[in-house]
Amino acid sequence: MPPEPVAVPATPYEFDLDPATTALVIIDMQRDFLAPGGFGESLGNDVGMLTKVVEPLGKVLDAARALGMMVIHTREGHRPDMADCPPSKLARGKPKTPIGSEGPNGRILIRGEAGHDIIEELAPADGEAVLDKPGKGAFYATDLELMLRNAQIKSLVVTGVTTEVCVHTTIREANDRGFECLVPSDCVGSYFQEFHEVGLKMIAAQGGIFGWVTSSKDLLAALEPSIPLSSAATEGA
Ligand code: TIU
Repeated sequence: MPPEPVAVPATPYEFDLDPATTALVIIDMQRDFLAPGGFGESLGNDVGMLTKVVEPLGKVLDAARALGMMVIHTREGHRPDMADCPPSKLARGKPKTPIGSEGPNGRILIRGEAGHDIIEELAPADGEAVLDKPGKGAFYATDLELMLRNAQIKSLVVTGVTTEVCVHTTIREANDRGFECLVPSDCVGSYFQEFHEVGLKMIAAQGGIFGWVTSSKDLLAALEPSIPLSSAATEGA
């Protein structure tokens, strides 16, 4: 039996979540954004600001897997020859270590390098889609929409980093394509606390102009009764 739809307490109002038609989208939880010497740090950011996202997001990922939900991981980055990197992106911010230069985790924001990969704690499982994207939005120049439509997905739980950049851009893209987006506030993170907070407010304002905001606690409390007892996520819990 597929899990029943559940009601998740959220702002601006309850979100109806059907695990069969909802995908968990995890945006850019890569070393390039979370580890020293990567793209995030090259832009002048304190990468430690994002660490707190890992634990709650791991729990939501476990629940999504236990419920058999579609899980999609994204990675921002470029081909080794950087043919897909706009010159404007390369030049922006005049970084000392631009995209493509050598760092402690290999070439910055380049596919195939250790820094480009997803952190071990949230490593994709077999069968989960890993989507490489050259831009901030996960729909731009990718096959995400095609995959979601083929799987009859209608709603997205959007998580990852950073709240006001790739997460926001993806939610706006998804919203215009008719997908309903729910954002657990502690499963997204920013280098700027102020932008994180106001970014979340922007999503849910005006009756949910782009989507809904909840917490991992409320989301998990709604989902967990549907998780089969035999599931790995509940073993040893
Ligand atoms: N700089 C910043 O906040 N974010 C990005 O460049 N990419 C993502 O958000 N993934």
